Amino acid sequence: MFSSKLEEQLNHQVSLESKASALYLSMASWCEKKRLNGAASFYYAQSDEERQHMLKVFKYINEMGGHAKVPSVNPVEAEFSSIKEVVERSLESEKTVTSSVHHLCELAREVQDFGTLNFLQFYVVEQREEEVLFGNILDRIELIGMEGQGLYYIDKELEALAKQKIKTEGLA
Ligand code: OFO
Repeated sequence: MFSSKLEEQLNHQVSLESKASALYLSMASWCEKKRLNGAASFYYAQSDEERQHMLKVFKYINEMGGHAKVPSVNPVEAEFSSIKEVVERSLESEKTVTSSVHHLCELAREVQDFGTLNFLQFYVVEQREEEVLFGNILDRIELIGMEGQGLYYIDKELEALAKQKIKTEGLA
């Protein structure tokens, strides 16, 4: 029997993944407007990946006999002061998603739904990787700096990360 509490929290997870996808899309647009094309590619890929995460939970809810609900679209920030702020906000968003995933795991354990607990392991691993990824990008920004050619090199680093992500995640 699929717990209704778990179904509700999984639907909440759908809304968080969807919000992350929208936020990264908005960041891609901001980067593109600033002519940071490498960073824009990275955030477009990141947005696609979050949509895939959203769909995976969405389909799982229905597969389990629950009802997956399409989250309402709330506006996301469109303006940022710098690429550093964009990355800081990304890390913040990932941390919010991570706490929700951990809360879901606790709930699945509480109701003894070990299948869902197993399903959630993908998200546990994914969130750890994404927090490390954004933490590393922030370290690179600190190291390279944003003055002079710094921004150019940061953009190149993000372009390389985008190519890697598109390849490993099978994104278009
Ligand atoms: Fe969905 O992986 Fe981040 O948020």
